[in-house]
Amino acid sequence: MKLYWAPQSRALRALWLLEEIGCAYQRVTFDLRAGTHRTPEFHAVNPMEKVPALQDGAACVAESGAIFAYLIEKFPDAGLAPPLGDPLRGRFWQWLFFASANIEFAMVEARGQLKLPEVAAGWGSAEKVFNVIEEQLSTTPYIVGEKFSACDIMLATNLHFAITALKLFEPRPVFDAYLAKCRARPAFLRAVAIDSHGG
Ligand SMILES: N[C@@H](CCC(=O)N[C@@H](CS)C(=O)NCC(=O)O)C(=O)O
Repeated sequence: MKLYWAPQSRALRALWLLEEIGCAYQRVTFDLRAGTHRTPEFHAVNPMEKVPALQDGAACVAESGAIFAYLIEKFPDAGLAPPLGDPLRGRFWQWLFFASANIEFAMVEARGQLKLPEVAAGWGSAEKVFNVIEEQLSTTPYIVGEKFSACDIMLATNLHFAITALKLFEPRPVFDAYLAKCRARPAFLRAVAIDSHGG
């Protein structure tokens, strides 16, 4: 399995997920500024020419959420999603899609580049998105309940970029405590070590 990725990018979440799963994978590293990803070979893997993207034999999958769904299905024993038949499975998919459907737009809104009436905006408003996340994390230790899941990887990396790296939102104590818990995971520390030395 090959992960196409680049340091300090959204690919961190796929890297972290693969480290949590503990499966064998190979990294293909791009330099996005230098444009090393703009090749016909990578275009065939992801026509958007964006990372992360995954190649698993003849299968190619791009879009972070889709990569997560693919890996969760391939490695059910990794314990990173509620099992089939568990009622929490519904909430699991909800929070996974929440990231690309709502958080991404909330971040664009916070940068002042997007404003729609709340009733027409699919994500409501940036304030609402972050309030809803805070409400859930004030109720359960992890976003899908009592147990860490792949949705926490998606959410923690989003909160990290939105609050810590890009400073688009004010820190909130609930997010700080949640991020500290997620960042203490050995798989996260391995992913960050790979990310920071660029390999
Ligand atoms: N919707 C994609 C977004 C991925 C994305 O925007 N990746 C950026 C890096 S953070 C990228 O590859 N940019 C390179 C480019 O567009 O040339 C996902 O969630 O996976």
